Amino acid sequence: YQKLTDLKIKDEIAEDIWIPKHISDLDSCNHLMLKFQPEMASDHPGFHDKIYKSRRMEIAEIAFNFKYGDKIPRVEYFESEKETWREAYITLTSLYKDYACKEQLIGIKKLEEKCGYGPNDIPQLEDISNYLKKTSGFQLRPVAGLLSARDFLASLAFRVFQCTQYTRHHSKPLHTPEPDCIHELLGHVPMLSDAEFAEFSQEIGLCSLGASDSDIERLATLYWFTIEFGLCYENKKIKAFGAGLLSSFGELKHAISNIPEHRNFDPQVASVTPYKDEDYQPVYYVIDSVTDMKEKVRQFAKSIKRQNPIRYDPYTETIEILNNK
Ligand code: TIH
Ligand code: FE2
Repeated sequence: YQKLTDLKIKDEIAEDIWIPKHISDLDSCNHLMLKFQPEMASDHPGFHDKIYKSRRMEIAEIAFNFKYGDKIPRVEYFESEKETWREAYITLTSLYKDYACKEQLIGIKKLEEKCGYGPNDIPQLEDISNYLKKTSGFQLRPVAGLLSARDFLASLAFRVFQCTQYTRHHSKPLHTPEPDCIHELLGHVPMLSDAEFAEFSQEIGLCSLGASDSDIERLATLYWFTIEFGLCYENKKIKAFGAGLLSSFGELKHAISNIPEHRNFDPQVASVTPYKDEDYQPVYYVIDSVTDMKEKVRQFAKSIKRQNPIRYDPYTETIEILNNK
């Protein structure tokens, strides 16, 4: 696997970039970004909490050992972890009625009916993965923390969502700067169960394969302002569809209030807008609908150059490289 720093970039078309060709190649797409880990960040609420850190390591082992085709091992969550989940679940789902987009409301309802979602226990990744596979063709893989943008986006090309399995620190149930299972399961999973949103997510992933480092950065920023922090209009009201909002009680209210700036979604602009990854966003982009966002991003995707056109074959779960010289 080639490191990002080894890549040759010529005329903005990156050459000789290793890309995963089969879904099992995602076993190599596991480069972690360490900046938010409790070991690294002294302002992390778990920085001084030895029990929390060792629990994180224990759950991380599952992700480190995971290989394509494995069942995702179940975690027996501690009472304290379930308590964090319960608080987040009750607070967030009660806000969704007024603040979440319709896809989220439908998604959560079905997960409650068919996948054991509820305040009392943290659902298991293996069960959710099986459910999503039937619903929208997405599946989950366990991951130990925040991944590099290139690896994370590459997984989306195969309709694989890399999912953390640990919970946020119990002292801060309503916002965390790093992904955790509350963020994944309440923020991402309901939206990923929507067919069109799933298609949009995969398209961003496909666009990233073989892209130059600067294009990966643009795509990661676009991902940030849509899948993580996107807002949409629904009957002239602003609602949230971004997972970072749907999993954070504090930021959800902030995003919908008139404190931040709301801009109409334009991928050319959004993809180069600086963003904050440790605090609430000062700017959000608002889409008209998932269909409209998907069309706009398809146009934008034409500006991402790659050496050869590619196509995903869902039967073999393989990326085909077209006109390969
Ligand atoms: N801030 C989100 C939350 O508190 O649930 C988590 C993340 C969003 C984006 C990256 S991490
Ligand atoms: Fe996320």
